[in-house]
Amino acid sequence: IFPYYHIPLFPKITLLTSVPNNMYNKPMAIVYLSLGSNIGDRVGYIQQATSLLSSNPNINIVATSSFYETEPWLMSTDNWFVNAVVQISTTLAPEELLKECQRIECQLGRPTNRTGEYSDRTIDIDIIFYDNVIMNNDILTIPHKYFHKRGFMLVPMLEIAEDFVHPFFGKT
Ligand code: PH2
Ligand code: MG
Ligand code: MG
Repeated sequence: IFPYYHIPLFPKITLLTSVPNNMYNKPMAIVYLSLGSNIGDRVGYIQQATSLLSSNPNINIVATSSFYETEPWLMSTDNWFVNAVVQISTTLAPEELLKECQRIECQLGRPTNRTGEYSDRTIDIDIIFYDNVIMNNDILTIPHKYFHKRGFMLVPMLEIAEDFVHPFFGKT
């Protein structure tokens, strides 16, 4: 099943004409993204990533956390990170959103590294939550695999989503 699909099967004609802006377009999902940078102008990269996201007509920025300077987590590098979490609303499906994030990473000069090892990066954009979707395939795991273990994701997200309940662990 695709739980992010919420289109009524038999919408009433009368309703259709009275609903502004055609609600029978694609549904909007609420998504939390983690942004991280540990080389160059770290704050600048996170700001640029946010503004590139918002320049996509299918993405709206709802809230942005503070920026946090964080120690590299399970990564052997001397370069500390700047991390933030943004809440967006989007009509993009999870896979489309992932592609857009990767496009922006590429545009901001992140080399495509498929060794599996963490490496220094101008920008990393990860999907933490996509509505209450739980999925796990070759390209995408939602909720983010390590969200609950990573202070650099938990703390900024707490700032903008106090009451959020983890769809998997059921904790706020
Ligand atoms: N990202 C990683 C691995 N380690 N540590 C911090 N502090 N911030 C990150 O964004 C980060 C990390 C892999 O994506
Ligand atoms: Mg990451
Ligand atoms: Mg990533």
